[in-house]
Amino acid sequence: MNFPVPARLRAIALAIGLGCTLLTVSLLWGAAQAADSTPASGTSGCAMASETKGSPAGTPAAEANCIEDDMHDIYFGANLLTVPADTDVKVIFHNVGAAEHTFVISDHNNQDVENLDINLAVQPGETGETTINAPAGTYYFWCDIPGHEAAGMWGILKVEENGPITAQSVDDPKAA
Ligand SMILES: [Cu+2]
Repeated sequence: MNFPVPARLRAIALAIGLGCTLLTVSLLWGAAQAADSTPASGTSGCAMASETKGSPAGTPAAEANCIEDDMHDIYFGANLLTVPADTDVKVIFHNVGAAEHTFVISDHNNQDVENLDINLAVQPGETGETTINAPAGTYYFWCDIPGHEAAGMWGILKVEENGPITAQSVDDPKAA
């Protein structure tokens, strides 16, 4: 006597077999992903907007003397930066806008502090960096592309003795 296996049973067996294969593959895939997974952000260790680097005591973060900021159309992602005085701090700008932007710290609006003579231009979609090393004081920075400063593309850099390294977005950097 021949007992033919109903088509439905064969389909179920096939589905179970396929399911096991998929499960195995997905488990292996998951393990592989977990093995090389890295945090999506903050890997640079630089201070970014809404994030403060440095110990609670206010000493600079020795392992990451850097700040990351974004240039938008038409404002700086972080418009209030603080760095320690007389210390090299790398500042990295990502231009995420559609227009060219600049990061300028000149004698413009800076009457009582040293002219740092910084002028970094960053093309759309690109990243640029410069290094700040300044005596203590409050500095004005801005984008010198015509019209951008008037549209609000400026900020304040506070250089403080043994100060922290921070990048913040605030309503009024001059009042901070
Ligand atoms: Cu600009």
